[in-house]
Amino acid sequence: MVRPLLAGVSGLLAGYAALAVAELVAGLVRPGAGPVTAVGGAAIDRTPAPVKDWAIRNFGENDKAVLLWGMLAVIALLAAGLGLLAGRHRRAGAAGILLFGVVGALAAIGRPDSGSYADALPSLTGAVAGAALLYLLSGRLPAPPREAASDDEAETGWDRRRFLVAAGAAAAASTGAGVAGRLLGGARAEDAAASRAAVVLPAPREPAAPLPRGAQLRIPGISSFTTPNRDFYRVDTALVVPKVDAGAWRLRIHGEGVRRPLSLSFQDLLGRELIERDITLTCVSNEVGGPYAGHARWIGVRLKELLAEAGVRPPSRGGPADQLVSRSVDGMTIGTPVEDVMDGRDALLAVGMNGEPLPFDHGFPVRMVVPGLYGYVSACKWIQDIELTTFDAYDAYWVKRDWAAKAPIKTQARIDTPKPFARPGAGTVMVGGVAWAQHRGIEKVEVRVDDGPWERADLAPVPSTDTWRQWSYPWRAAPGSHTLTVRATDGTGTTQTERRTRTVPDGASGWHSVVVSVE
Ligand SMILES: Nc1nc2c(c(=O)[nH]1)N[C@H]1C(S)=C(S)[C@@H](COP(=O)(O)O)O[C@H]1N2
Ligand SMILES: [Mo]
Repeated sequence: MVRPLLAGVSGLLAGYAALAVAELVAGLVRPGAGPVTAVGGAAIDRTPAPVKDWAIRNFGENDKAVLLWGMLAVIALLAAGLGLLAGRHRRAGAAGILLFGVVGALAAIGRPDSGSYADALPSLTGAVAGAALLYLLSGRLPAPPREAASDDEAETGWDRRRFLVAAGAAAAASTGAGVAGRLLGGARAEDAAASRAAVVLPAPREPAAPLPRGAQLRIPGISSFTTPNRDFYRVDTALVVPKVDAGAWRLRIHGEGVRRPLSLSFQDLLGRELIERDITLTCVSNEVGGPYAGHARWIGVRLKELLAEAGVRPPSRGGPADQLVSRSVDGMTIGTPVEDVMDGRDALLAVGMNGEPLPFDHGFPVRMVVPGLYGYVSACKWIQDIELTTFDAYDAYWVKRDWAAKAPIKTQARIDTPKPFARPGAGTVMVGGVAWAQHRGIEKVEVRVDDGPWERADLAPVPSTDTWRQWSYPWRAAPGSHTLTVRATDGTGTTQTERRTRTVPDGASGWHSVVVSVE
């Protein structure tokens, strides 16, 4: 009994040592090159669209934490298994760890943000350390039962002390290595944090006007018109949020039809004419009634101006490139129609969000924001490269994964209050929420109670067509169970379709409804 148990523990210790040494080396090489981050990132990239959608639905913004803990659990099981194997075949167990090291190394050098083969080092050195430890520990296990049966324990020569000393020393050294790796990686993050703390956003040449009076309805439970940064939804593939040092950051603009390629520093951007705009962002993975929309006041540079300076012409004026591909420091690629970013809408390279530099989670130092397009086709965070090309020549990250190449935001209306299954008292109940059809604007919102007629909701004022719009409807609620349904009509006069579709490939459609029981 004792031997398999100790063999399993040896495996766990070896796995722990492998990860810890890998963490240390990753701290030296590149924090993102650690095996867990690399394999997790590779797994995210290979997740089929329906599974990704399911994960977002069920785990929401905790999807990455769930993936990490799941991976650690799997690694622990595999490590314990290899420990048991090593209890029978020392070499095979150790070889198993080396094999996983190779998997980690391949994942690391295959990452889009991997710059060199050095990214294989964390996994490889970690695996060598783990394999050596497993080999050593499995040589110090008590003898197998068939031998122990004939002799007594003392004569089998199991030196409990020797095993415990080796195991304890390995655990302590691993912890030290892991902590040191974290500190090394953390030092880089501190440079980035210091560079963010040092940013002073210049006053925009065109500040946004104050929100119109009444843009924010005073109805309990309705979304805040402006979403505070800390509450802003976050959707991205980054297992570890990129921490970019603004001082070292550059943006390149190049590609087809670019007559004067540009390379800009963060200071270059801050030195240009900045404008401030209210723009509501929406994720294509947002279900009808879902939470993945948020509103912020952005400060940034007009993208059109930079492109014009680079000599880019939109297709309608004879330009050869119809797709603008933005690349982030973590290798994300996002494709946006060149026509859209040059048609006069406020497509921005944003540096500020609600009056402060972009939070790291939302793309510091610079991200794109384009009114009217879902985030995955416009809102590249941690951007570092803009390439002009064509939709024929290149498929961006999500397009390779079954999502549409072009995705204007669909008109949606959401009931924020009452919540589903609420139990309001009979009498006047304030129904309220938000509706959005960015860049087309919201012209009308209607509410229907059960199968009754559509009734017009009151619309709050908005700063522009690029934001969501709050609405309210005073409902004379009678006791019983009722279904409230809402639908919106955009600025072109088109009412959103009733037809429910899934989020893949270009965004969910359909009317939002909630069931409440009036007491
Ligand atoms: N680098 C990078 N940028 C990205 C993404 C990403 O995964 N990586 N996700 C996009 C998607 S799908 C959306 S909806 C928006 C979300 O922006 P937010 O997290 O600031 O709300 O960012 C976009 N920009
Ligand atoms: Mo998204």
